[in-house]
Amino acid sequence: MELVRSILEGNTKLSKDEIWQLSGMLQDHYRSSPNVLDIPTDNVIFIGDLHGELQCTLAVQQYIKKYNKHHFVFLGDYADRGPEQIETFNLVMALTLSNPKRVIMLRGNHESDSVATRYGFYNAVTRAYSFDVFKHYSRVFEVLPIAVYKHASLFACHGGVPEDISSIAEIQGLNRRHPNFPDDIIFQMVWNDPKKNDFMFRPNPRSGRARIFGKAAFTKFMEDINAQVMFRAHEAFPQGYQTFFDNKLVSVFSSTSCTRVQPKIVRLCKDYTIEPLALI
Ligand SMILES: [Mn+2]
Repeated sequence: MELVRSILEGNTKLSKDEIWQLSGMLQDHYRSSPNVLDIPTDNVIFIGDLHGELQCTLAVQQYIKKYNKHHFVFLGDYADRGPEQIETFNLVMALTLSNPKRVIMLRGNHESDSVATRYGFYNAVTRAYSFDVFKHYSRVFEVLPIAVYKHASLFACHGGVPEDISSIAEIQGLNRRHPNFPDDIIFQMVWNDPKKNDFMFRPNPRSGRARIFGKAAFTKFMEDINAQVMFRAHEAFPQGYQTFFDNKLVSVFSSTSCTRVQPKIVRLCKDYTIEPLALI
């Protein structure tokens, strides 16, 4: 844990061996986890896409210290695009390992070999280190859980509602252990987007395998799994968050996306209301 502590104290220059060690600890932490993790409390703060913005991740670190009775759920998309992808990914792993009971690191659509190869992480890692080191991160992609759930309360994942699923047990039966997303349902859970219309599913211009889910699909899914409120990330809204479907779905984005977004994290409060917290 000396390595984890040094990262929390600002060490951003890790050796190959240290990345191997850190990613190995993270893999051990999650390798036997189910796809959907139970969360024991409603006192939760959700973090959206970080995309390699270390400044925002350091601000999250301060909130984890301040709200020391809260759980924190990172909703995925740690690297790709931003200026400090390796440092951001390492810091989120260190935050998870140093608070294993109350910090959870979920998998986003960018935690995939093929996406990371297209959007920058692969290039950043192989330029600074080597292909071997990229494979260390790739093995982390494979083990990250897909969602969190609290019975009769909340559900959260990176993208949102998938087609043809009506129970948590069905999601638990899927296999996430692959560097990409060969499973169509898991793919949809990290890629789908909501739209404020009353339909079930429509094609999604992001991908032939992704869908847009409407209010009908959202309402049915929430009734089927018995949840009141859903949190997701994946889309950049200028205020850093956006609510849908009578405030029962909250979308959060936690990086600036080149100044287009005022990054936020979102705290779940009493009666399923939310409090957005600013990162810069
Ligand atoms: Mn995304």
